[in-house]
Amino acid sequence: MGFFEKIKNGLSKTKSALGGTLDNVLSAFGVISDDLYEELEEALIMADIGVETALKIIDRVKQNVKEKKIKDPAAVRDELKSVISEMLESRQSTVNLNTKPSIILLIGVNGVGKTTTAAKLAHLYISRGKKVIFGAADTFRAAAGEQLETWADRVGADIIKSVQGADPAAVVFDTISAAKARGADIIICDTAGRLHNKVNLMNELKKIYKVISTQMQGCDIESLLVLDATTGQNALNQAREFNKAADLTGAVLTKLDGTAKGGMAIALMCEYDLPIKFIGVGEQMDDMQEFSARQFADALFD
Ligand SMILES: Nc1nc2c(ncn2[C@@H]2O[C@H](COP(=O)(O)OP(=O)(O)O)[C@@H](O)[C@H]2O)c(=O)[nH]1
Ligand SMILES: [Mg+2]
Repeated sequence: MGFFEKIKNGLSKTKSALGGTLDNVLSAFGVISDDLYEELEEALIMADIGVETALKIIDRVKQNVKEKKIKDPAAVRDELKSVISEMLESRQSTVNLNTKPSIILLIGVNGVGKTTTAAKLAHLYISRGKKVIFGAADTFRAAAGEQLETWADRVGADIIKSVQGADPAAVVFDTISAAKARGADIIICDTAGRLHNKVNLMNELKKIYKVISTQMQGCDIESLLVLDATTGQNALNQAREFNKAADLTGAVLTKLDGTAKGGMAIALMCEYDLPIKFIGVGEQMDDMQEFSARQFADALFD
């Protein structure tokens, strides 16, 4: 199965929840009216797209309908798709990992899929001929380092790990040194599921940033917040909190397979100013790709 098919499959629940409602609304109206727009707006909000974003989408659709002199409610569907696609595209941001070495730091709360994301990203870049080294900076649990080590063997990545309870910033430091010595292209650092309301954990993160900014001067840095799409509004709250405390370059949205809450991706991009850089659509190592706004909109509407 190609990746686009996987995205389509993954988004099928979101698509039937959102698309089904939109189609019902559109077929229930004989003419385009304010009531129609109100119901469309409600359908978007129900699909986890976010109130502010839903309002923006509807405003633009109204404008397009007016300019193009559209009369048929059914034709509004295409306008919705193109407005959403354009809004996502205008906020799309490319992945910057061009220097040797460059670094990906994965942060986020427990269970969102950070370690799996580390493995998938390693697999993605190794398949493109890059040399990848993991930094097992989740030193909170012994099992976390072991989980990453297992993945390192499977995907063919190097790994630097330490003992349980070790200073995560020190692990990051050691990983960067090893990457330079071994000529690695991409460093991927896994971290512990730090809670955004815990001051000490945020301080730990600051220490890691400090190590990265001094040891990786002039290098490309992707500091990515990993979010679980199935948690919808909760993930958006995490985005808001982490965005305040951490120096993020984007987000990874995991578990898009089998959730009806995929609309939160649109809220994330448009309301939280956090570009999605990668999406995960399954538990296997090849279930991750760079985010494409166009592809996402196509999978959602076609
Ligand atoms: N269905 C699905 N499961 C995922 C995805 N990404 C991660 N998982 C699962 O989510 C669980 C937690 O993942 P893990 O990487 O250990 O999360 P961490 O605590 O943030 O490191 C594991 O069972 C993973 O297999 C995904 O894209 N889709
Ligand atoms: Mg983990």
